[in-house]
Amino acid sequence: MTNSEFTKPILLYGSNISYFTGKMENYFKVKEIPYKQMVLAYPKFEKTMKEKVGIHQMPAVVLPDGRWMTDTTKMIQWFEGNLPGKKIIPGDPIQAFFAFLLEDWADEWWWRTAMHFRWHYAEGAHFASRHLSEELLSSIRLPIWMKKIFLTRRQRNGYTTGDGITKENIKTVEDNFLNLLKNLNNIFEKRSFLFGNRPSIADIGFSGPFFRHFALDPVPLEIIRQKAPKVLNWVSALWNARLSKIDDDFEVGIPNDLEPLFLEIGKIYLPYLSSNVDAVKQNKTKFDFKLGNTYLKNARYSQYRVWCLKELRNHFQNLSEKHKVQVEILLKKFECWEPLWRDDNLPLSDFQENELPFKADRKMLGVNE
Ligand SMILES: N[C@@H](CCC(=O)N[C@@H](CS)C(=O)NCC(=O)O)C(=O)O
Repeated sequence: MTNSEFTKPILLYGSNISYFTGKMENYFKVKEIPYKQMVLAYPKFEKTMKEKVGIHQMPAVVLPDGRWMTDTTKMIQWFEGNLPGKKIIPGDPIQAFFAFLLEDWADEWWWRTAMHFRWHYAEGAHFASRHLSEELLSSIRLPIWMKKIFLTRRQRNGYTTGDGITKENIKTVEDNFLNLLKNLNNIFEKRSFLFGNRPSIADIGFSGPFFRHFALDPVPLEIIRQKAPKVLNWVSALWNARLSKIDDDFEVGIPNDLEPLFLEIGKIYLPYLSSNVDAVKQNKTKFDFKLGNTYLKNARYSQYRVWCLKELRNHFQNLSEKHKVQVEILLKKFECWEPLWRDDNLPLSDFQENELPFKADRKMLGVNE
């Protein structure tokens, strides 16, 4: 397939304040893939998604030949594999491995924090629930105030208080965000993107939490303005970047200032994925996770995130022997090695997600499945 086959734009169905729709848009912009963002109101969107790809989630991409796709991670890998031109997946297999690790962390860990800042604070909840009522629920004949209450409850029960956040741990969730900002600001003081002056899949991953959430919702936006203004530069630099016009290459190796991010992944994220594996094995739909200052009470289990862990392992297994040795050394240095392999026999369902990006088996979190 060539870029010229996309003379007819790709359709991107999703809300324009959605985390993963924003991630996909950043990818299309950076790669200059023509697309048209569209909204299909509920309940039609949910019904159509289930028919076309098996589950309902945002965004959906419809190719010019009529095929429907889902899951940003696998869709991006599909486009990278099928289109010519410069890639956002680094050519150096070691960098590519660590860029995929950052993408996964951005997709799966920062979701809860993004939902917290949007839905916990009345200011964010008013803005987002009004927007979504008008954008997605336009064909439902109920007053706006009722739709707003419905949406706010749904999102809190599904993704904030319903996914491990309590009065007692709000501060640690927010401190974790401040720490991320500090680390990112430090990086973007020195260069435009995570691996150099050229965007990678890791930047696209982080556009999920930042583009339509942290840099849009009133409470986190003000925090970023005050504490990490360079992060705002990065958000707009990514949105405006056009890979075909960028001659810079990635830096050589793994830049030192990414180390604090990988240490966080090793200390918190991978152990969290392992606790999720335990919960899925025991068929516990809710579980507690406590590690250092991080504490989640009744976090929602995720069959999808078991597969995410498997994908990370596959990225490692697919390396050459020489690169495996080098990646292992780095993973040990970042305290990621042991938790990456902690669990034997991942509790995946038969053929789970094998048909992505054209058919999905599980939602990220099993809300209203
Ligand atoms: N892994 C999926 C996650 C997509 C996802 O969870 N999208 C959210 C909106 S940003 C969603 O549709 N959630 C479904 C729901 O709330 O029921 C991807 O990368 O596309």
